Amino acid sequence: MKQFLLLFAFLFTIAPIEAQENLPTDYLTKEFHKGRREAFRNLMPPNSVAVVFSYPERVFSQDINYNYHANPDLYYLTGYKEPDAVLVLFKESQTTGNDTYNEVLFVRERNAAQETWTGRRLGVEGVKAKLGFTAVYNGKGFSSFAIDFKKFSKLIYDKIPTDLSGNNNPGHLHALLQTFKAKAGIIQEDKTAVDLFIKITTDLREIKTPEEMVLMRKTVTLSCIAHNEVMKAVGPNMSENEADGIHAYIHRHYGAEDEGYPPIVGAGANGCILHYGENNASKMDNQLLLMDVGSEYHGYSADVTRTVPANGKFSEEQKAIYQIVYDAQEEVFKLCKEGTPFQDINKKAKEVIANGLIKLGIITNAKEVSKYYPHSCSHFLGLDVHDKGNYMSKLKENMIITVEPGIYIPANSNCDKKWWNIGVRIEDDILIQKDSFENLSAASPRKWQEVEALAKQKSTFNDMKFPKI
Ligand SMILES: [Mn+2]
Repeated sequence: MKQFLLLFAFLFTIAPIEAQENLPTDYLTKEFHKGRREAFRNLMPPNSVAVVFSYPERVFSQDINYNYHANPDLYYLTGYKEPDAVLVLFKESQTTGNDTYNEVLFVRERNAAQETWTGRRLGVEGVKAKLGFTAVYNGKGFSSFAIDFKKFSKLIYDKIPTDLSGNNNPGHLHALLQTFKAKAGIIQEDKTAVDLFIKITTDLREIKTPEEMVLMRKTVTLSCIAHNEVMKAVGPNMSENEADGIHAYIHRHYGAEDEGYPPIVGAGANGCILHYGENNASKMDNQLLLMDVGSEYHGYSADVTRTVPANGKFSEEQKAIYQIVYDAQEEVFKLCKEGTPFQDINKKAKEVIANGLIKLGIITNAKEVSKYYPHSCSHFLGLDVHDKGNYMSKLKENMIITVEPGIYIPANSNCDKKWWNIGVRIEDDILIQKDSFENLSAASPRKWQEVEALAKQKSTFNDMKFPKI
């Protein structure tokens, strides 16, 4: 059979794969990405050049890779989502012979045989047409590209990965990186080059443009719908894994390609593990279910956490802890506006939680609060779930941050055991405005009364019947 197939391959040339049909129509436009490159260029020092590589592919099993996830910075600047690419961005226009250009993109070469196995590639012509670049070449052309990196006053690049295999295919990321290091004479990564790259991308990405806001609203809204459906569907006999699957199904229903991070779906003791990811308890009993799950839509991540009693009704202890976390959110929201120092948010959340835990007799001194609330309250949100942003400065209009206080009391904690295995986090995605804020995830209820009311409703998923195995 194998010999037959080989013969077949010799006799016929493999037809090139045609462009994909029925794609979503709301991707970021080439004008958006071009605008981001211009904004990046404006922040570059005179006579500098920036070099941005794709992320590597990673092995899932033997010869199978994980679904590829683009480097968010490269995606932001180009819209290109494939591996084995490098963008070279110049502050000033360059001239080689008759060509003048201020940016060059090297991409993965088209290959009909490969594309029948691992999927379509945009290739040089596709990138010109869809992403609006004029200087585009196959990756293998990078080594012969006439560029003297040493003539520039400043090189700008991100951390260089050091764990890539020695794939010497000239278009492979490993070869592109080796070529860059050789051309630029890099023996050791230059910290000032990396710091400048991070500074520029942070300054740009922490402020969301109107085009990004459309996608952020979509990803957060559809994640809220998923949370609400799980609140309705969940019961003491449901597994964590199934609750996770309902989120994923609803994300896909609305066109989200992925989750922005590994979903955290943990009941009781599992909810007290901050980044619990096994999601493998076969039932939840009468415990609290903590769900920290957000979709990724066209690259943009939501980050929403809701905590719901699996049986639909909070116990007195669960309710008391839940109310403190809710109150902490409410107090932090009052600070969510332009001009608030980012660190004030963390201080406020800590203060409210400490006071609440002291009142319940769970701690006696505010200093003990980090035993039960060990993380900070907020992070930036966008292309990365923990997005780039200046954590030591003040909030600005059109930033998006999370507000996610929590209390986690594992078994054997030094308090009355009636509090053990209660883990609560409530997390919302907040758009900072001049004098106030907008809660982008307001579509999913937070008040305990509203959570209980929603949990009483029936879900479509309750009626789904599958064969027993
Ligand atoms: Mn978060």
